[in-house]
Amino acid sequence: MFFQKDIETISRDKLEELQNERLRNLINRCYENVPFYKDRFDRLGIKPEMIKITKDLRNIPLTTKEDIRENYPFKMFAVPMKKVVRVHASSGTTGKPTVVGYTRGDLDMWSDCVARLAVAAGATDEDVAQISFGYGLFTGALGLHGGLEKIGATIIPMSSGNSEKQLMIMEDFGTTLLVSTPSYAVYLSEMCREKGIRDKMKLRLGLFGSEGCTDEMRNLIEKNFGIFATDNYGMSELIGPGVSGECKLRCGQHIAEDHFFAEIINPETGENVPDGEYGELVVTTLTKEAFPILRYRTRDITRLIKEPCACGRTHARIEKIRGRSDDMLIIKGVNVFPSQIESVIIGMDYVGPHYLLVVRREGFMDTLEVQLELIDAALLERFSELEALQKKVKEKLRSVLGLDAKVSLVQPMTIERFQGKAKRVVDLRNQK
Ligand code: DLL
Repeated sequence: MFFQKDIETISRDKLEELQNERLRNLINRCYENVPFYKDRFDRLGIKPEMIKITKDLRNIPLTTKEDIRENYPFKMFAVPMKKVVRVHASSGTTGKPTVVGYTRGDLDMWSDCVARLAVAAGATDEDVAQISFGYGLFTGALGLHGGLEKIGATIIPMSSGNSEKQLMIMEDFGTTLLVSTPSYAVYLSEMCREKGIRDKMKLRLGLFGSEGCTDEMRNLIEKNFGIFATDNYGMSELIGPGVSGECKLRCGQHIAEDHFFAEIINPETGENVPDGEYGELVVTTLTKEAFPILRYRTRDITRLIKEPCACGRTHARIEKIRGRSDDMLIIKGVNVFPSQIESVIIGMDYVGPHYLLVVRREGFMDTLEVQLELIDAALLERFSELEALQKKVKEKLRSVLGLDAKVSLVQPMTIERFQGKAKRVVDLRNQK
């Protein structure tokens, strides 16, 4: 089943033609309406007419998250604010989020892209979709909401949290489709199994994304819930969910290539890698109006698969995201930067500036342990003070990260020191 069959099965030649045409229009829009791009092009002597086809994109610099941050909040928008009908944002290192905007046209394109991946996974207008992503500035909930509404599914805008209620609603409202992070789906599915209420539910499909999901994790969710689930990728800077999603064959995620042009680069050199090789995904938004972006460094590591898919879709696929090339951690779907944690710790009484973050996968849930060094070992003997300190750090971390972390206070001088770049993160999640 397709949502927009003509475009989803378009021949590669026609698709390339369409991409080139859209690219030329995009380059002009960026040059004329976004001072950031105009300055950059002028400085490098790049004229818009020099970028005619997608291959020419290699001649222009990459855009980074820092570029967006420096233009906080709206300076990279290409339309007047009165044309912007929605903003979203994602968390950032400095406490200032990365802000993205949408015109009416953008929202329409966005919901088309999400509708495509929902239909590709098997969703229909008969589905009752429980959206258990957090509603708000995060793109996940409203993104899936728009796409599923477009195909005529019944939406339950549940938001995340309150798991008992999630299960109650699932049972009482006859939810057939669950939208969430895979880690939250694992949690809910385990609860469902423990309560023995699966038989009272109609759940059949899961649309997951926003963080990586191993095959083992997906198998567990599918087994516990008795559903079929797909993996879906996107990021707020590009649109949100809808950039790519798996079809029923689950052999990579089809990119909405009529709207997003994908390249893979070597993250060290910035050069394009040969077709099929792993590297960092770089995306140009071909049609976005409010916040177009040229060659955005996603920092996500994957590879492109251009061979035709047996499902009939001709759009290239990306393989499951392998990891990130920068230090941003995604814990339970929340973006966490070590520097955010540093900002909490530095300046606090009793603890020094040395810390270590240990990320683990316990069962199928991500956990974060923050190890902090005490300035004075004597505190280790004074339990009530130690406990109060631990609680204080925990609360501060929760308010900055929106996430619960385990706080371990360790002896002075026990955390490794570095002369060069510090390695503050030990990510044990992908270790067997
Ligand atoms: O997570 C958008 C989204 C929402 C996608 C819901 C799918 C479903 P951000 O909060 O900006 O946007 O985070 C983007 O999350 O660069 C990846 O590192 C990671 N990510 C998103 N989807 C996947 C996935 C949304 N399916 C960052 N697999 C991206 C692995 C993913 N990582």
